[in-house]
Amino acid sequence: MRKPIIAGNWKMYKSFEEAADFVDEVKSLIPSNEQVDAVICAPAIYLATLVEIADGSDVAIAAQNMHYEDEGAFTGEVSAPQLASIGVDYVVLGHSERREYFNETDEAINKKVRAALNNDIVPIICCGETDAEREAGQTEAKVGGQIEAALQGFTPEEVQHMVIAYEPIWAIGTGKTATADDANAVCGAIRAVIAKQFGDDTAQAIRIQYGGSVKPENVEELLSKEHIDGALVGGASLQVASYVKLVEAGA
Ligand code: G2H
Repeated sequence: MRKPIIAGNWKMYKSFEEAADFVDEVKSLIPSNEQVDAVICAPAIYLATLVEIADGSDVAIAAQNMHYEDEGAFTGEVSAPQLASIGVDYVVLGHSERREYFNETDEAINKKVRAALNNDIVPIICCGETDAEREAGQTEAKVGGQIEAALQGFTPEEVQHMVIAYEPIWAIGTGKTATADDANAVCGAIRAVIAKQFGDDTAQAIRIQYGGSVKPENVEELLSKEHIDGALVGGASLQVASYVKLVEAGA
């Protein structure tokens, strides 16, 4: 049995005060992390404070990105050891917005996954196809290729503890959601790619989220599917009531 994982990806939203109040409020409202992992992916400058507010609660705090080097002359960047030093538990890697607007490559994402593991941070590795790729019937090839590249060089034991997020780009922030069956089929295909490379035990252990216009109204159906173990949620994670409903659906 894979424990569901619901992650709110705030992207570049919320003031410091809004972020702090949100975490303070949700920590008493969400179900126990024995049933579901509740994660908040916050802007980098708020992470240290949010980790402190969440301390001792069932909310885990995640970064939305990081650099793959431990340190160096990389102005404006944040490293895995720096995130680990303030107690960050997860990091989102390879989100389509980072691939598109910041030219993140599969190779860089692979290095970031290594840096995350070296620092005991769980990577949430994103993959997904564009509308054109989907129309051309290339979804599984695209997504499978991204996952193979991200996981290159890792052992089955390492891969088991990672999280994958399948986010069809055409469904992100558009209000369009993949049908639960379509999303499940792609998550199943990702699991098959992992089984082929790392074996069945690893493929059965790794958690795969769906992301792309997930909201309280559609989350239950998505989570009811065999290969969907959670959700990575943008817009609908920004309000406390909605975030709590999403986490409750995972419990
Ligand atoms: C996809 C998702 C969160 P939204 O980016 O990662 O955003 O739920 O707003 O489509």
